[in-house]
Amino acid sequence: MSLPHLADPAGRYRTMRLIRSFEELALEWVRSGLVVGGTHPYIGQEAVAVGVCAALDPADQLTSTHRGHGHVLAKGADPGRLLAELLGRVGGLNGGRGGSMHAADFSLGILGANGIVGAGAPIAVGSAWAARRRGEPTVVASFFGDGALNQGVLLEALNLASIWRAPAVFVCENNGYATTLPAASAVGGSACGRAAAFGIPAETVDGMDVEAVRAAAGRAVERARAGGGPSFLECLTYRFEAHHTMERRFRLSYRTAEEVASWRERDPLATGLPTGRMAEIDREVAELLSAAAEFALASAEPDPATANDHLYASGLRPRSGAAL
Ligand SMILES: Cc1ncc(C[n+]2csc(CCOP(=O)(O)OP(=O)(O)O)c2C)c(N)n1
Repeated sequence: MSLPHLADPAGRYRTMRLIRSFEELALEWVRSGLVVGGTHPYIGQEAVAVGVCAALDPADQLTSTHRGHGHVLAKGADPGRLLAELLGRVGGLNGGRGGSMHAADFSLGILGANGIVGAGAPIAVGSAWAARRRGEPTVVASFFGDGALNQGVLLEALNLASIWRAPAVFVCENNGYATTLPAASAVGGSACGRAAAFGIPAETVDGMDVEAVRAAAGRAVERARAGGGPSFLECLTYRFEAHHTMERRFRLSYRTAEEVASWRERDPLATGLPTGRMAEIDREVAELLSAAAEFALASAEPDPATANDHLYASGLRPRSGAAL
């Protein structure tokens, strides 16, 4: 059974709108100082998270990136708890300990956003392999950017996924830049070529079109579920905002205004749903988000006495005599 909230075009639009509005609110909260440390906005890339998650079942899993809010919300995380996580409050998805870049919800198969570029891929392969060994039908989607294509750990993960026939779907969100470095000047060969080298089927898809992403992801998930092993999707997309909310301070100019404007014209939220229906959904999302914000703002700051909690997995104890 696919994720119920992404089962039809209206649900996919609603979730993209939720991600967009969530990100706009997060930007506001960063600028007003409510969120400390900034965030990496996902605005512009919504069709990738939603398209891929629309091909997943509730029990399937994902690993995410430093730009993770979209993936986490698309899989079904509670927006109020994610906002509380950004604020570092106890009501957060992870009790306020993970923050924007390390939000996780294992109950929904969200194995974690990740501040280390490329680091989600081996986690995804390990989890996919474990599921296969246990005879479970779980598929794991692993999101990463074009910047991760040159990380050794990603290549190792592709190799292991291939030889183990792990039910993993590698999703490269090629937004054209790793921070300010254009992919064109950093990626030797091609994204799909990385996968082909390990015998993994790969395809490039329009990452601004949620239905195209969903169709391609559907083929990959079906293949993984049927025991056919991993697949690789390169989704061509664009981030409309800065790499990070601190970027504007540095007055970086690595993209022309024309380039940003031309991608904005291909906004993934222009789905073709009737305008009235979209307006109705927009109102629903605005209400949902305002309740989410209220929940997050009302959530308490953690007690400083608990600062050392959650440092170790429960049940793990240092060997007697070993220094911590
Ligand atoms: C291993 C590692 N190297 C460098 C960084 C610093 N860093 C954070 S985001 C980023 C760019 C990542 O680009 P990409 O993978 O294309 O993702 P995007 O930001 O475009 O979504 C870099 C270099 C990091 N977090 N981890």
